[in-house]
Amino acid sequence: MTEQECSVEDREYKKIKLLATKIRRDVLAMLQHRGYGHIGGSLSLADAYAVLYAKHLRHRPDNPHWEDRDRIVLSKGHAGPVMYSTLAERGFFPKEWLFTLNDGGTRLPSHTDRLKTPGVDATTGSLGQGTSLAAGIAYALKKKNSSRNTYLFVGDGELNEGQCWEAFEFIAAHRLDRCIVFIDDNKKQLDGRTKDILDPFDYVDKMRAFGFYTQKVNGQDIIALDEAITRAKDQHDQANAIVLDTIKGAGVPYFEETEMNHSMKWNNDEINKATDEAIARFDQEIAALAYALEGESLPCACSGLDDGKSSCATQNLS
Ligand SMILES: Cc1ncc(C[n+]2csc(CCOP(=O)(O)OP(=O)(O)O)c2C)c(N)n1
Ligand SMILES: [Mg+2]
Repeated sequence: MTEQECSVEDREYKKIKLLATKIRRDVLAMLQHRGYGHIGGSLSLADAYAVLYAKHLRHRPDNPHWEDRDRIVLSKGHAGPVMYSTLAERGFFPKEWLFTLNDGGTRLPSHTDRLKTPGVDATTGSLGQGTSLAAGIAYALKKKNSSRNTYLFVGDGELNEGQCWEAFEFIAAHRLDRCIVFIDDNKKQLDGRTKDILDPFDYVDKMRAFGFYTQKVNGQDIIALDEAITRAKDQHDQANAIVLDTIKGAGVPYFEETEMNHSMKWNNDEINKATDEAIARFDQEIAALAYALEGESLPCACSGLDDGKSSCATQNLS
């Protein structure tokens, strides 16, 4: 495709796709290196993370505590690998750190920790607690008349924790419109299918009943994700919820098809072969996307994805 044939929108989506592919590749590489870890719920969020960091989230890798940043809370803190891969790709820290996951003394613990990792705003892992943290952060920002957004990611299994619903009541009642709650509805939790463990009924109905402006999107569709986040950012009457219809293990057939894919061990030929093949495929896709984007003229957005060092404040002022 020539420069003329590729619209600005196409290029933007290619850049997001490139980031999502790099995130998936890095998640696989770091978990295979570690030998075990939370694969399913990390892969289900790769696309949402790519859309946020490539386009919507205001952040500065060179200044992680920048007061004017948007906040992000990964309440399902066991999905640390998706956060770490994204942060490394954006240039918050060297990619070599990814291969220290869960080592003694690492900056990248299994579950996210704000005191250890640049770019992590909340310490999470005890399911449910991140929802209250996000509620407090969003409330404090509103009190300060800040126009910054707080993005919260919560798992479908995590919603078994009553604390989530208490926090949602607070977020909705205070009309924290700049709080955007993502429910990662990947239909599974640690030990089975969410529906079989405690049927949640319909998340959209529930969140609407709680008072949220609620959308539901295919959480693996970057265009749908982008449009939903844009709509959420543009409406200021209510708090926002986006239900992500996702697949646990998304993007790698072997992990999608493995029923118990919450946390896996790389201890046999089958899983290592599937991982090697997926990494090789992702590397090809990354090369093809990078080639299609060659000659990129939007400096900040592009360099942030390609060299991992950019301070992308200028690109994230929306
Ligand atoms: C309070 C608490 N109870 C139990 C756990 C153990 N645990 C870790 S992940 C998990 C399942 C989470 O399922 P879900 O929220 O659906 O996550 P995802 O499918 O996105 O990985 C459980 C029970 C925990 N971390 N915290
Ligand atoms: Mg789940």
